Amino acid sequence: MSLKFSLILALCLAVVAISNAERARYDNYRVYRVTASDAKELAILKTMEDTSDALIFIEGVHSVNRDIEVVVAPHKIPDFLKAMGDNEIDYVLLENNLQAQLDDEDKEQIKGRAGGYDWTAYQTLDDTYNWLISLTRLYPGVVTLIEGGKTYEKRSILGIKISYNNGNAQKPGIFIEAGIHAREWIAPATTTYIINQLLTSEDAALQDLAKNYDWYFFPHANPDGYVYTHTTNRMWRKTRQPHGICYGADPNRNWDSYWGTVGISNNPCSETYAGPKAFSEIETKSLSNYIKSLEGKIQLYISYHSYSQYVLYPYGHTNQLPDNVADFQSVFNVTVDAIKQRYGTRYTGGNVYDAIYPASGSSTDWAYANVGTRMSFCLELRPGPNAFVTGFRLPANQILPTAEETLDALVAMVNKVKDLGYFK
Ligand code: 0X9
Ligand code: ZN
Repeated sequence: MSLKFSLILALCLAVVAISNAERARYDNYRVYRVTASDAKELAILKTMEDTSDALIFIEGVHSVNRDIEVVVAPHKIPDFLKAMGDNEIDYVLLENNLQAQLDDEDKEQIKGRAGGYDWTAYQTLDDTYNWLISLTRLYPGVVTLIEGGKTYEKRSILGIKISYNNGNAQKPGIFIEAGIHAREWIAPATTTYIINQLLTSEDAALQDLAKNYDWYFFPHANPDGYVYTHTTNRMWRKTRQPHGICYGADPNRNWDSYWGTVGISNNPCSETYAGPKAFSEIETKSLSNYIKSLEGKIQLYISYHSYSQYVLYPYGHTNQLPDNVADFQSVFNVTVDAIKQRYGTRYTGGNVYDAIYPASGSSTDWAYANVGTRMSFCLELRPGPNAFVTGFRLPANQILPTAEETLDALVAMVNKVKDLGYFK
């Protein structure tokens, strides 16, 4: 072996070693489900969430008598169990070794560079961006590329507009945003499937849908986070801007809509950290500026997340209902029915505050209150509730069925919003 070749080989091996070493591992981390039966127990869990990095409350600590999932680092297990016992907080062990779950590579596949773009596996950010760019070449005059903003790590927040020139200059606008939470991979995958169907389907109803609206799609509202879930930590949720000793703010708590009031944390290490101020994250700041530039043009806004199978509408900051709640409820009803048709998938939901938990500063609440968008929804896609931490790792063979039923739901939503007279 030549010296040059051995050096290159050694370098390659070193790079592999570094990238493996840098990937977060959860060997012997346990996953528990706990329930606070009163305000005192809830306060104890909240304090634990805010003070210990060795306890990861997967979706935050929200309300009494609800399942709360927590990942416990191995060295913390005895203290954690003692604290549960001392305070009589009920708990169940869900998983003994989280890493073993994460290692189960067969379930969740990532597309290699060689393969074409499809929905049999999850795609990287670069592959999706290249695919979006390719659409502008395949559909000139129909698909335009939009840079909705920048990220902390200087990536673009790329989106596309689909607008068929059918002589109708002013068409109603529909805005779809996904991937604001990095680890919720099914949301961007579903969004790109919807884009593809609107452009290629032979189905007359879908073609009408494509042609009669101006569509704005942002499959990755949090690109830095998404890349981080591929390179370093599959369970990452937030942005990547440093805040003190920790990284990232929850981009779905960072919008300027009752920012920082309820359902948030002020601790930069928490999964629901709202950031130091509204729009502290360049991602939400710049994407909201872009949305603001469309003020009056967007009648329907949808944010795709996972998981738990919910259809949600405003508000998150209060249990007061929006003035057009009756319309929200009728769109909700047709959406849930449409999702059930194809594969029997059951969704529930309602207004965020009552249906799941208080949460202020979300994109859907902001769009509802700030840019004249009277119909604004958040969908939590598959799997259903109680899937615990691996719920974010929906097996790749469920991308297509999830995307199909979500498109069925979208058709029903748009038609209902139209019947209700919101598209002017
Ligand atoms: O907590 C969240 O931000 C969402 N749930 S998730 O598990 N995907 O993190 C729910 C947000 C719903 N709230 C609004 N859209 N207002
Ligand atoms: Zn989410």
